[in-house]
Amino acid sequence: MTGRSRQIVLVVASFVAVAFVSWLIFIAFDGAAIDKRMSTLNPLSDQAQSYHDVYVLVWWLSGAVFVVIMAATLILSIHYRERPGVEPRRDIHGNTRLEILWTIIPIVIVLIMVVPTFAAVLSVEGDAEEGALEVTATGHQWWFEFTYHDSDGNELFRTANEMHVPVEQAVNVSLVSNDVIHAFWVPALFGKKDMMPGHNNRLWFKSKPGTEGMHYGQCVEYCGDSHANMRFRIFVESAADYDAWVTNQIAKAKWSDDELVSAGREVFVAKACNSCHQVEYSKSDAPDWLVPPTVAAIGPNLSHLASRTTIASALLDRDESSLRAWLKNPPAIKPGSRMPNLELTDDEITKLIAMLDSLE
Ligand code: HEC
Ligand SMILES: [Cu+2]
Repeated sequence: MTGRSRQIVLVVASFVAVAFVSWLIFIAFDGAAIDKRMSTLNPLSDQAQSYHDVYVLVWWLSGAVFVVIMAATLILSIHYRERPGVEPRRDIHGNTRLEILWTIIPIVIVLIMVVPTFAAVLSVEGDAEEGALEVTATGHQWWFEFTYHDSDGNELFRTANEMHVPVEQAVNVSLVSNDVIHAFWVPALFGKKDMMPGHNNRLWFKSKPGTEGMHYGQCVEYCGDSHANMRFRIFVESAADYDAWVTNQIAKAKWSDDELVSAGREVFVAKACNSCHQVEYSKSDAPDWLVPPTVAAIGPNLSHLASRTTIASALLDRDESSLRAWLKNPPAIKPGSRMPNLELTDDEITKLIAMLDSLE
């Protein structure tokens, strides 16, 4: 092989290697997300899609710039390398045409990125579609509260850590905080936006057809000890499933005369669980001692706890063993938990779990 053809082979090989590695990185980003439900590369709403389109455009543009610059660097450094017996080339000073060219090219590249970026931001930040579902998401250290409203803005019900929305329906989410700054992020559907104390942020999204399923959410603004444990879930459902869920959430808490459940209700009051948690029994079912006149919403509303799949901001599955571990010592499971260790006996916990499990 002559020196010249060896150079060409080297340049082509480097070029292919760079392109191959870039391609691998792209595939890795897209494919290696352990769970696609936590990936922004799997956009399931129109809003997430428009951000994703900008991302992909910028990725390919910067990829092209990277490859061109790397290739030019390689080719030029090989071509103009120092060789015995060859006089170094004379330096060139000033070339107006070249300078105009390398000013115009970056301007064009920036414009290609700026126009779709602004278009995406304007469409996503604009007003929600008519008839959007109204939900308020409140950040608490360290859990999410969801308050659903009717079309006149009246409160319908409150739930925690699990949000349900009908598929292909615009959802308008008001973001507020009860204490410090939190942030709302559902990689597949929307994100990210801060939840500020004393300030109402807003976002809206509309899931694409066929996106029924469970998607992960996460607090993404450091908010103290259990920030990393502050998660939530969104269930995108068919209209019928969603309506059934709403009907159940609006209903009063289910009253059961089961002996263990009744014993659980007594422990619930004796241990002052109801000073932090609301269980909205209907007045005619519940004796006055069970329903204090005013309840501070310090902890999640438990009226329909048994309709949720998780507890403690989606940290644990809602099953017997997690409920037991949680009631035994909440801060041991979730550092800093605002629910203290109430020194409950195993017997009290058994009664409480029976009561909590009855709250469908
Ligand atoms: C001082 C207020 C306070 C008291 C008293 C209290 N809790 Fe809690 N509880 C909380 C808070 C706050 C959370 C949310 C913790 C988190 O996820 O970070 C919570 C979470 C829970 C959860 C998980 C709910 C969910 O949807 O994630 C259950 C179940 C629960 N408490 C039951 C009880 C029971 C039963 C008692 C009485 C023995 C009790 N709590 C007493 C504040 C309290
Ligand atoms: Cu946080």
